[in-house]
Parts: sequence; C-alpha cells; structure tokens
Amino acid sequence: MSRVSRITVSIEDSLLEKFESYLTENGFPSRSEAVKHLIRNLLVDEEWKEGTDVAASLSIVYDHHKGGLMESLVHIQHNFENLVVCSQHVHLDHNNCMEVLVLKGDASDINSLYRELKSVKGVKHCSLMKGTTGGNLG
Ligand code: NI
Repeated sequence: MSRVSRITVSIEDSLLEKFESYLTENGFPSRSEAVKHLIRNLLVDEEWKEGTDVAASLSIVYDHHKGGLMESLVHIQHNFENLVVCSQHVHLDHNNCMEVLVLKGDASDINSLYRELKSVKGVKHCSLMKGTTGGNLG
C-alpha cells in the first residue's frame, strides 16, 4: 500500500460551500474521497490527451430493420478490430437493439471509431464513456 500524505488547502468560503454541496449531493463520505475522485478524473482526462493506452465503453442504439445499418456498424468495427475487446448485443424490443463495446487502445483511434459509428445513418443514439486502464492512477 502506498504512503498517504496529508495536505492543507486554502480555499474561499464560497467555493468551499459549493464543494460541500457537491459532497452531499454525490454521497461522498469525506472531503478526501471527493478530492481523490476529482484528481483521478482529471488524470483520466490527461490520459485521453496523451492517449496511448486508454479504455472505454461505447453504446449504440439502432433499429435493426434499417437496411444496411447493421452491416455498416459491423464493417466499421472490423476496421478497428484491434480496439474492440468485446461486444454485446441486446434486443431492447421488437425493433431496437443496443450494442455495447468495450474498447482499449489509442485514444485518437477510439475517438475515430466513435465518430464513424455515431454518424452512420439510422443510429438513434451513440455514446462514448471515456475510462482508464487504471495503471496510471496508483
Ligand atoms: Ni437485436
């Protein structure tokens, strides 16, 4: 287990009040846990700027009756086959399907895959959840 340091931060009262509200609304047990959460989010944002080894999940919702749509989505995924760790297809109802992809690799490649998938005609929703492999977060 890594050593823990105690730090002191000077902060304006008005900003601290907003931070305390954030803690309460988001259920953090302490200021320390909230600060660690925010720092890790910031570090993950930085990982996506440098971008050599990141992880993400991407979800797509579409109507599988649309002609050529599924073929286009599969074709694009095959062009980025090195990024796709796994995928899951869920039949949401009679018409709509959801695909969830777990991705790992270069951030710019993952962003390219996201851009291509969300722009396919007939895709109802496509979202990218930027994550991390966790290796750089201690
Ligand atoms: Ni389906």
